[in-house]
Amino acid sequence: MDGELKKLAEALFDIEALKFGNFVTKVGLPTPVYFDLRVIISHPKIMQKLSKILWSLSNESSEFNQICGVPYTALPIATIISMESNIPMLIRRKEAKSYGTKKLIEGKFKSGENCVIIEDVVTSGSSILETANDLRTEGLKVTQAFVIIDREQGGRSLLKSNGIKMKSLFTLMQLMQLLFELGKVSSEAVQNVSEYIKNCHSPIKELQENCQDRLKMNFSSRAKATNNPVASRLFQLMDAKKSTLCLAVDLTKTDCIIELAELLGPHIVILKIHIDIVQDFSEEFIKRLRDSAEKHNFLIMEDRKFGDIGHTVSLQYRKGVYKIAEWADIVTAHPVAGPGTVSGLVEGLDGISEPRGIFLVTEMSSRGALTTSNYVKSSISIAKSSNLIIGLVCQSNAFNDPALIQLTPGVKLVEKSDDLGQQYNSPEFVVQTGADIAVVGRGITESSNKLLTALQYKEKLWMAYQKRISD
Ligand code: 5BU
Repeated sequence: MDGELKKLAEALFDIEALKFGNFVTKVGLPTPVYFDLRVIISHPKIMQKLSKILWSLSNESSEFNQICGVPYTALPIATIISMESNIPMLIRRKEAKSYGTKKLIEGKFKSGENCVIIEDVVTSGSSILETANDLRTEGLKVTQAFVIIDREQGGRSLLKSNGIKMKSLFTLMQLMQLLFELGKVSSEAVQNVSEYIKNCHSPIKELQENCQDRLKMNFSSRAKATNNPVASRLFQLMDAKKSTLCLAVDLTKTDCIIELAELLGPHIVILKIHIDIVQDFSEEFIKRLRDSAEKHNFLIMEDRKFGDIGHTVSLQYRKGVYKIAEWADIVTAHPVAGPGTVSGLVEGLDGISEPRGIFLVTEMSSRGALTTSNYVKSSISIAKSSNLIIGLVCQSNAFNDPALIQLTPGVKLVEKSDDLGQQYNSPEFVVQTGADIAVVGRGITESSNKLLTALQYKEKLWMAYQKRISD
């Protein structure tokens, strides 16, 4: 069996049923591996072989009275198995016919018969579960499902808790291992997939289930969904300026920061700085920056990433040399210390009358970041705890609330990474995976024509947003 599986893995790779790179799943999650097993219908010999190996997962054919393939990819496979084993087949309609019999299940069967489900790729397990529910409604027994690839993202346990034992030919990692042994993929690809599985396990999947609304809404309707004035202004700015660009100005001289603010201010919605890298800080600089923000209509974000206990955070926000609370429209904070950090920021605003907002750093862009799915999940509940929080800094579509804004750093047109762990995605990719605002730093600040480059990012991001809301 092992040798056969290896040959099968190789054949599937060669016909490009497996692809590696940056893809987006149905629910808008990034994935480094994508399966398109539909291509097997163009390779009958492979399809036949695959069906035979898949059917060898059954202990004895007499244990099943019926076979049901989940449309579409698994249908021809189920058909071949049905022919070879001489066990009749059922087809589950996606919707009941509106005329005639209104049947959900096509084919002849008796109540109490045992039906096995055939599926190509399992992620959450929900497709198999829906099929099983319809079969069970008709009185059939469903206790097993045979699948080609288990993506190891919670499907097995979901099915188990619903009384279905899933048997797979390959788990995603086993498949990667075989392909690595065959010299088809690099050890880095294996590592990427392994990290992906760790980070994308079912908790994050559960969060994704209903994440379509936010992505489909336009900014002007979302402006009405929030009651934080900074968020509402941001939505309106994005709409009016047709820009979702946040410029990260990681420069150390105040004149250079102001120069960029003046040049690019009309085309951005946020100018983001790290005040602690500025070498010639003065109150005069803050005044010039605020004047520029007013003139060109953008918000100022201090990417301070507060992360201490509330009391300390409150002092860091309000006091010290920088007095951040007095001038930054928006700040960032890590939720690692719990909700006390947010309470500290609220306290730091005592006596400040201008509106303020916080972005919670939920998921970081750097390689090996410890912000895994459970952390993301807990951060989202903290985000909902205060009106001061206007959004999340994250890399994937992890929340549905249209009032919250997804800010995504790690965006560049060409490079995929820097030498110190930063990882980049394209503007189109980040918008597809949920970014409302994209943070671009060196992609613009190191360009020889900063204005032209900024306009390119702005245009690409805006087009991707329009595509997202209209698709
Ligand atoms: P870059 O030059 O486009 O790589 O700059 C990205 C900016 O976004 C930089 O200021 C970082 O501090 C910031 N950043 C990030 O890159 N990744 C993260 O996960 C978070 C912030 Br949070």
